[in-house]
Amino acid sequence: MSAESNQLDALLSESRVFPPSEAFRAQANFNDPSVYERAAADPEAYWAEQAQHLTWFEPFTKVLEWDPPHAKWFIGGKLNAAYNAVDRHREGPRKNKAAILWEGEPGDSRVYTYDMLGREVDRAAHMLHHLGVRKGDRVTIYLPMIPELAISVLACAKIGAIHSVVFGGFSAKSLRERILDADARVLITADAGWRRGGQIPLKANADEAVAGTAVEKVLVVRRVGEASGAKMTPGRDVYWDELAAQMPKTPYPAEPMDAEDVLFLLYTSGTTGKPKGIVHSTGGYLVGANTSLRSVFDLKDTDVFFCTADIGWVTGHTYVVYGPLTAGATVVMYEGAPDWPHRGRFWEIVEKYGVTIFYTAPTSIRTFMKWGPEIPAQYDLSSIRLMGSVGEPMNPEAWMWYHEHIGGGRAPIVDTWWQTETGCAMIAPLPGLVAAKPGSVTRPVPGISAAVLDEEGNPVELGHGGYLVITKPWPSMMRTIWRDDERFRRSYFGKFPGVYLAGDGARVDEDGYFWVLGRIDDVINVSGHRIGTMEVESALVDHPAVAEAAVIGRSHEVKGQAITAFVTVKEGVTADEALAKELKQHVVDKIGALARPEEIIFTAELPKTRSAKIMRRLLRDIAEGRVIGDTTTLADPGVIEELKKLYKEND
Ligand code: 6R9
Repeated sequence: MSAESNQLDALLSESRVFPPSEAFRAQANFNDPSVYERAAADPEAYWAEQAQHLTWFEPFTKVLEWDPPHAKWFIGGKLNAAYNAVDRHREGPRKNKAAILWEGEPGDSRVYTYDMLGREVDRAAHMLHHLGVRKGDRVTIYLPMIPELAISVLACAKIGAIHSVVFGGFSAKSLRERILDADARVLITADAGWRRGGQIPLKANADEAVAGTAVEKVLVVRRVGEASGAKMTPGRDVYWDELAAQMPKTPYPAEPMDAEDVLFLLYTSGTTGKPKGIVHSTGGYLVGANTSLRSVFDLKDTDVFFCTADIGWVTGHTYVVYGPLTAGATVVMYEGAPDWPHRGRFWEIVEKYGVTIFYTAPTSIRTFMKWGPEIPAQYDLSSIRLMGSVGEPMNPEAWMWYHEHIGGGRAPIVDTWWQTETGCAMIAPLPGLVAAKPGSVTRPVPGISAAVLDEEGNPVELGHGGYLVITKPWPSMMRTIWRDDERFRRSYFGKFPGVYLAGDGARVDEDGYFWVLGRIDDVINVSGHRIGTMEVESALVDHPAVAEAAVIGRSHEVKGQAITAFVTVKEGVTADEALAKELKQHVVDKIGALARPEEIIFTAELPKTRSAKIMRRLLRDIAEGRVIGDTTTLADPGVIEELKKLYKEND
């Protein structure tokens, strides 16, 4: 607990307050403070009002049915997500407005107006239909950040198929696991992807992943071309451009979906080795995403919105695709790394497209800090009027740097707390109404009831840490875990009946501001990406040399947390540098590069309680070089001294 409390003390002594400027307040979409009280007094009425910003084919007749842990929102309503994100804008003055400004890593770029995007989505919907995809079928999408990724997502939505996007950084094995769980029949991928000038072998991974699954067809986007060396399996694989050329140029009719029909699955890490397929609904999710853009991000028709997240994560789903597009925004989408071919790439993009709203993660901000303020200073960032942060707790230093060097000391910052499970930002300032405090996510957005509870389920005293929970249902909440409702019930509603347990620790200060402390479960947050300790542990013990493994997240200056693996090897195995390297690569092969352990520490034994539970907190203390506290529950206290020594040697 000591590191967390130290960090918290530092945060709570943070007394700087940044109220919105009068100019910002005056122009903000949400600038009447009574919205908070109104929404709290009658959340259903508030959400029903927000739902009017979408186009419904048939209106809903009831706002909410709440049978904990199951919520149904906008009952009886029919709508289509792709129609709301694209087609309805084609019918009005936004028809020729830029929907997506896409920047490729090698320097190529493309612009899609809403009308152009609509035609591409229609063609892709025809292709999916041609490949046998029907309403309710699952389509797995494994693509780089190219326009076809957004187009594929929207084409699934148009048909009423359920998309499951798998981040391109995941390995063939992770992809396979997700394809199997979703029982997908079609996979959309690319020949390869560009990353820092090199290639990510997406097609080769896909070939390995689909063998023996229900996938019958693989639709392949040509991104790299010949040089990718991608091999096509006749009868199963078809190139996107070749099939597209054969499709009718007619609109594909938008499937009227029930508000509660599933829009997508998105896999995320939990406390067991098996990732959870988070299920989101069509109506509630879209209302949440759309509202969030207008409220937290103060979106106007003149804005150019740049969210740096990959669509493979929930942030990309909500803030690259569904939120900004349903709100009719111009979205910037970037394919590559922030430092390719140079460290000013993001700022070059901001300048080129006149980005007005910029949304990124603390880990990126800390990286930019390391690279130095002279890099962004070379670009004209004066178009930026609002900035956001998401993914991990933002330290006040990073906040101040962001404020000064990117926001010109002028643009408000919205630090947004939310999760794959919550669908959109839950605790975040409305920038025209709420003063920011660096390091705090401020207060729940209107219509959301959050609290911090103790072990017994009572609200903690001010300033004390506890479990971050959401006490009332909200439209964009996850509906269940794909094919595992029991796990949904247990993981999120098992501790406090009827109350959603986020899995984060938090405190509330005297102004009612929330300060998020980080995960309280066995989930590590590396550069804003969630990784389960169990997933990494199972990958390690899968290696023939490993007897046992315990994985923890230790604090890391740039990544927030880094993965440290403590490993015991089997009899007769030499635990050396070469093996450590091999094990790291083994984890990359099994899960993906994002799960690569920062360090592997070989030890003769792991510290365990007498009931044989690995003492992770103790391992974290060791990895972070803290003094060891009470170890009397340890089966063999001698193990610690041994471990501490080893860790130092390894450092
Ligand atoms: C959107 C997203 C969710 C976890 C969450 C928490 C951490 C996200 C945060 C934050 C502090 C913020 N988290 N935003 N912690 N301040 N503003 O990141 O979803 O990938 O599911 O991760 O990320 O620990 O529980 P996801």
